Amino acid sequence: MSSIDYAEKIPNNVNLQNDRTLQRALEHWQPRFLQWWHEMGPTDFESANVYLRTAVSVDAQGWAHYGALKMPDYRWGIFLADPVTDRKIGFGDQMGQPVWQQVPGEYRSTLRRLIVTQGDTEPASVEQQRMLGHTCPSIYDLRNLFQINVEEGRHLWAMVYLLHAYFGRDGREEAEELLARHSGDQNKPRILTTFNEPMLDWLSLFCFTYFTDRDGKYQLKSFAESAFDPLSRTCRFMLTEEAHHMFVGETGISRVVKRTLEVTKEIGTDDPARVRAHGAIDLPTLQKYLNFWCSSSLDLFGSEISSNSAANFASGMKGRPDESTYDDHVLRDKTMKLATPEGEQEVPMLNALNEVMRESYLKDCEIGLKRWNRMIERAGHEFRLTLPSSRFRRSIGPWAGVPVDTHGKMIDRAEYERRLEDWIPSERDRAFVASLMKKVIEPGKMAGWIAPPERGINNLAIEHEYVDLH
Ligand code: BYC
Ligand code: FE
Ligand code: FE
Repeated sequence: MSSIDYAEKIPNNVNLQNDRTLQRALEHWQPRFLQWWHEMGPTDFESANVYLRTAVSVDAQGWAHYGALKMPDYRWGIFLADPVTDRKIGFGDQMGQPVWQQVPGEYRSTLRRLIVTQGDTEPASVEQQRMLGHTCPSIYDLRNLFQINVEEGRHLWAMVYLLHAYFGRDGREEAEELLARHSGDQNKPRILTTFNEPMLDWLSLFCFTYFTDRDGKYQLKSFAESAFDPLSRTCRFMLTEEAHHMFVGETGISRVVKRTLEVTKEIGTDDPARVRAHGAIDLPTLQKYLNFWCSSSLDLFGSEISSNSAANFASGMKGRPDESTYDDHVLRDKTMKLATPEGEQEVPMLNALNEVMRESYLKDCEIGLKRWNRMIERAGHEFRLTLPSSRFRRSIGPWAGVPVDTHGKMIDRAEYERRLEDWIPSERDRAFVASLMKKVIEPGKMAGWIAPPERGINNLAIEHEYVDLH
């Protein structure tokens, strides 16, 4: 097991002290990162003591330390999962050959681009979420938001380490750019569209952590298979932290559903206007938020038919999540049938891998919906939450810009535009949700639109003062 040296300026388990050049480059980047955090991280909470977990080793049994600290003092560090002895490439045309400890010249620019794209999402999400602290529904939730924020900051460190250690000057330049682009910026936006969407309320945060962090899970799992071993090891450890982000999304939405069902029972009707009047989020509105963030996140897998995906797989750069569960790891003579607006197309499987990933992602997304629908069913209601069709409201791939309803049926463009308000949050819906967003900071108290969690963090009580605002 590799341990992490906390005496170092940058906690790490990659022997940074033995590579002075790399260490100096990262120490040069560190104050820029901290300045970025100060300017673009959570607003106004720098002096609060937050009960946070910090990664202290990559040991499955006890990798995290919990304690109260100020966010700017968080020990962002570089942790790679332990190497697998004699690891071999598990897929693609070079299957069975030893994995790469350095970047092969011919894959350098593609690999750099993939790492930059991954890295770009991490600070982007912190920027998107920076205002949410002011409207937290409880300090339990406030703490979870900040936990996610510091860990996304660490995920940026993870990618910057790879850029600095393996991509020379280009890598260092890219690391600077990662702090220069900003979510929603007119001139220098973040790379992927979802990460430029404004996030002004906690219902969006829960949907984002449910759907978008889950894209993170799938992308990281596909990189965990990579022939570029440092990338694989970095992503394997990031996945450990990622689980909590999705937990926040899934339990957040569960608690919204629970509270709505309580209010519905109290007032004896599920009429959305009445539910809203009693300060809860009616289920049709929740459905619209699910439609919005799910459809946006589906674009993050790239086009259904993609020569990039074929090249990335064949070369060994990017596998499928859980690659070992498939039979064929080369895919040179397989095809897949894909539905496009022009009809069914049969494409080489290698070119359809974004879609393969998207399908396994959607299966994973279904799990939460089953749980929420069980709650709704038990409360005696007919209403069911669903995932939108993967053709709905797409901006990438053959369905991009095609007017399709949430069931995937092509419709008239005028009808689509008219009905879009029924499918994704309208201005009025957003204004209503915004009206509920009032800061609640008394320990153990919850805003009226959300039920308390089932338990606290790390065996502490729900009433624990997770954020001390003094
Ligand atoms: N928006 O062949 P195509 C996370 C571009 S989330 C804008 O269709 P490809 C996190 C694409 O770049 C995980 N542009 O797709 C979550 C390409 O441009 P070029 C993030 C897009 O390349 C929450 C062109 O369209 N990680 O960690 O097979 C909080 C054609 O590309 C989009 C990654 O994404 C889009 N949605 O796959 C915090 C992994 N989609 O090259 C963190 C790294 C595509 O023609 N990225 N384009 O100029 C990748 O693996 C791939 O770049 C993608 C796209 C999966 C994104
Ligand atoms: Fe992340
Ligand atoms: Fe995350």
